[in-house]
Amino acid sequence: MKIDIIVVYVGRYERGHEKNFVPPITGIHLAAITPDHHDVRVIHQQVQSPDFNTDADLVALSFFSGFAPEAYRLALEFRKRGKTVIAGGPHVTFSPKEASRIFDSVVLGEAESVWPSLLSDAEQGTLRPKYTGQALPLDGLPTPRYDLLPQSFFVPRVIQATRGCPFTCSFCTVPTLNPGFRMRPVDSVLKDIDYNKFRYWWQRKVVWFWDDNLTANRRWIRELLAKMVPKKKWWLTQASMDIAEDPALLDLMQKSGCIGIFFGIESFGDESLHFAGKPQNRVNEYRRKISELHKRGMCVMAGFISGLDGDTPQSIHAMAKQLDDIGVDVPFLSILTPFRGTPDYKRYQDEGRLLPDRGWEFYNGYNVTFKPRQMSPSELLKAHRNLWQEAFSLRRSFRRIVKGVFRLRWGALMMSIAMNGFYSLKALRKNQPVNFENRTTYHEISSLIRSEMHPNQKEKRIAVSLGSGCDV
Ligand code: B12
Ligand code: SF4
Repeated sequence: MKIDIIVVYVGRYERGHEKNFVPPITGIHLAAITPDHHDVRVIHQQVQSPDFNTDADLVALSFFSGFAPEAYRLALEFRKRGKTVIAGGPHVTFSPKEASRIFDSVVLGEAESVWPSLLSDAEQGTLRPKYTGQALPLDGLPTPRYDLLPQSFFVPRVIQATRGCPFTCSFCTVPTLNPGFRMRPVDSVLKDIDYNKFRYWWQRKVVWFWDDNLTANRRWIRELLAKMVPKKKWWLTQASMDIAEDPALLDLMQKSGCIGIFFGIESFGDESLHFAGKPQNRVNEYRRKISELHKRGMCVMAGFISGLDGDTPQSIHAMAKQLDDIGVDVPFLSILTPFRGTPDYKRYQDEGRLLPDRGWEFYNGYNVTFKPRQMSPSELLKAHRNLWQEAFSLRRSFRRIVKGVFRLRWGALMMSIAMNGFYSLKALRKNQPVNFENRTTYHEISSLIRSEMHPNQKEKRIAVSLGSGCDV
């Protein structure tokens, strides 16, 4: 069978984005677990256009919630042309009823346990409308099909070494999407690290772990890092701040070539951290913990969320300075988004705070989809855009880079320059995130599935909150 796997994408900036930096791993992973007798192609919409007149027998779409309207648009086009179209991923997993209206078949959860049988059913014309994957141990997962990536990706070696996370933040789907904390055997991860057929030296040098919390199991991570030392790679990942209390681990991270760690810091407000379900983050410890990484030359990237229940426009504005004061090298700034499958979605639905006029395209981390507690939706949007503009002003980005010259190792400094450079160039050109309120592209599709979006929301309470100061 000929299979097109399409990893759906919609740009989040008004005037384009550097889409060639790092690829998603999902498509090339699905291709790797596809039985050999199938002929598989992977299309990354961020750099390639899907071909509606493809000769594929099966089209498989993967997407996040914010890309759902685009995925539905593509699916309807393919189905018009008689193609069998299936889908999976985080949005489909938590919206099976809605997705089933659009696709021939949907896969909920992890694909490994059902993918071969789904493909064989499709071959035999007995495709079922729904497959539910089990979260299996990660032994035996193959190396992603890096050979199917377009050459243009700057850092093509993306690896998933573990699944899951021991924490339970209220805005995150990971604990339900990838239950437990599972690790691949170290030697299997090393095979991905040893893949060497990339064209340029930096593509062979850099390893980007797309994990949620790579360091959660200390025994396992020590074994992996010890074996990475002789490979002389530069690597990056996401981890929780507790690593800063483990100097032996930090030393090993440095020795094995760690150039960057992403922390979900999220907020400087105790009340907001409480609402985010992040008691493990302590505001008065941020600076000290970050400095532990700086002592070892690692770049600290950190995520911050605007719109948590303790936030006000003033507290959001203050973050631009606060994140510089604690020493963050590269900030990632998003707006709280209550995704289905999270405790936040349930709470906001129960409290009647999900905005009924926001299609899934708004669920991209840069738009407002709910009624914040201490401001109106438009005040939150404005506060976030102002924060974004201020945090990536030339002055602040330049200062972060200069500080990096004194505290970061070479690869880490390159990362800081590249990322601060990207974002500050955008800020300079006023290339802000897309505000979907001004776009009608997906309105038709959104209205098609509107009744499925928040079916149990307490409509009456929305009416009350809209009547009391909310301006939508
Ligand atoms: C790596 C990652 C990123 C990377 C790469 C993004 C990318 N395009 O892949 C970066 C850092 C860029 C990123 C950004 C964002 N991300 Co992200 N990211 C992840 C992360 C940590 C891992 C995803 C991954 O690669 N897993 C490994 C692959 C192999 O697994 P997988 O994708 O889950 O696929 C498996 C199954 O889902 C299923 N499957 C998936 N697709 C399909 C398709 C078919 C046909 C089938 C059969 C099966 C199937 O089978 C696969 C194998 O089991 C997940 C968390 C998680 N654990 O899933 C969050 C996650 C996907 N991200 C999320 C979010 C919200 C974002 C942002 C919006 C954050 C923000 N505020 O800015 C942005 C959006 C980016 C954009 N361009 O718009 C959410 C999505 C929630 C949702 N319902 O949409 C997640 C789930 C985390 C969370 N907070 O809950 N992200
Ligand atoms: S620490 Fe990160 S991955 Fe883990 S639950 Fe919280 S947000 Fe999700």
